[in-house]
Amino acid sequence: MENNRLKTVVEDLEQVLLEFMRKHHVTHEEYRLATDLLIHTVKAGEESLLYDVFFEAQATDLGNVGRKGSPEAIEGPFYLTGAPELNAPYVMPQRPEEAGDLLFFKGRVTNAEGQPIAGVELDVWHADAFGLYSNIHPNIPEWNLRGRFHTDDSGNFEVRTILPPPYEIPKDGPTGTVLAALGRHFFRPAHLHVKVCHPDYQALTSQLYFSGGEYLDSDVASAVRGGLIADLIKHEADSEKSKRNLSAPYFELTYDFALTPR
Ligand code: MBD
Ligand code: FE
Repeated sequence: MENNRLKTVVEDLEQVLLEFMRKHHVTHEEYRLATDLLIHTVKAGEESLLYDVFFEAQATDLGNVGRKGSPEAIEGPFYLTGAPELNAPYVMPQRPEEAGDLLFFKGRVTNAEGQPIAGVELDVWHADAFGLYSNIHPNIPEWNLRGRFHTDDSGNFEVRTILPPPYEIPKDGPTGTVLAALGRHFFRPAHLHVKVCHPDYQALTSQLYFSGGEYLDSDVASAVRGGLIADLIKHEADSEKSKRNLSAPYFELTYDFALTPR
């Protein structure tokens, strides 16, 4: 960040907070509670979670103003670099009997003019059927449901995984304490996270929600946008419409990405 900008925004933030304290006659006890919240949040490892729930969607909205191509979405607190590179046909790393309904996530990556882009990397991460993320929550194999794969020569991609449920923010930590005090629920609608990268294009951080999903209208992180809701279609096992000949029902989520040149 440019030095002038840093001074400008930090001093403005200072003024806004001082004005806020005067407006509400903040007591010294309340001031201490605020510093304690920060300490507890860091101790619980929830500093990104707390900020992301309240503020990240605003930052992505501002970044999307005037943007060409697909909208950006919040990254959330659980992205990690270095997920395993998958080999085609792509299957997300998972346990032998990974719980959850079968999901095929597929689509196409193009430029703003709709021309397909080959060799685009998709870096996907999402919660398991219990709403937990590997490498974050305990007792899950490393890199479970985290993986990287590429679009083919026609810009298409498809990966097999499981359908995650709505995500519930931990209730027992500082973020949960704040949400409970505000009388809010703790849920985010079910979602897939994905970073879409190619050397000739601006990297895109997206997050896709499932059409018809619960909590789309009341995301605790206020991050759902129309352009991020993808079509979820259920196929019955061995039905006429099912071309995959699977013995269990399965879901397909389709979303096309448009990238912006660098
Ligand atoms: C998540 O999975 C998430 O995406 C956000 C924004 C906050 C908490 C958990
Ligand atoms: Fe998430």
